[in-house]
Amino acid sequence: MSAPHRSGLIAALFALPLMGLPALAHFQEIIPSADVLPEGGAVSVEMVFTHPVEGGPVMEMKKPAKLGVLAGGKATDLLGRITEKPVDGKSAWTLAYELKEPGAAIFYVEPQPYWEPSEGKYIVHYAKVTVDSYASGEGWDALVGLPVEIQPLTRPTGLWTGNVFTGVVLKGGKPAPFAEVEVEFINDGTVTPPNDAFVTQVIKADANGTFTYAMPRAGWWGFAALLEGDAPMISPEGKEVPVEEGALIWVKATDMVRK
Ligand SMILES: [Cu+2]
Repeated sequence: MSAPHRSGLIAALFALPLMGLPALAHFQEIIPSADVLPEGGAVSVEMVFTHPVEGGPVMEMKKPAKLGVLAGGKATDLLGRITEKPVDGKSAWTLAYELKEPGAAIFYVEPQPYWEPSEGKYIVHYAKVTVDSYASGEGWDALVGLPVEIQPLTRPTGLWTGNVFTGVVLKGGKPAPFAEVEVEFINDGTVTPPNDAFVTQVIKADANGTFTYAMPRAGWWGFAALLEGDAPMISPEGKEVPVEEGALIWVKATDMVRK
């Protein structure tokens, strides 16, 4: 067997076990105890790196690189205030915070890069979620200024089930045309997707970086715009590997309930 054939065979052998695995979509969750606090006050924010529709497996989340809240035009560092709270034996984090003023509080997290050997890349999911204090409806369109970020065109709080959510994928503050956006919801186990195609919904932004999705069910929905980082990183084996930069936003859909 000639060398090129042999290397092709070796590549195929290495690819086989990967092809057998379902393509699980990773999502950095940042989920508050409520999307709207009608009277302000206490909110807890849970951070887990997982596969939301499948309910796991949970992945190790090291102490984040950055964590903060943007409210009233001011960003506050919250990294020193989080507590480790493992989920399924994997490291995850929780934050308790008090919202004293009316207006949107946008919580954001920059996790440490996660090495995914099955995909041969690092993953960094910049994730954010908005809590509307005193149901003010104000301030929700402020940008955190993350390297990749979804700019909501729909107010991300107080949404009904069935509403569409529209956002713009930004990279370096500029729209990212035709960016791929993966969509999942946090499944409490009551929904069984008929097959793998239903687990992650996939949409693409248009030429202006804008995407839209109608949420068919109550609960927390995550939108993950996936972009390739400009600079490679070095894998644990010392190889240059790509970095998946995700821009995530979480929004809650609430059912209309008859009085
Ligand atoms: Cu994973």
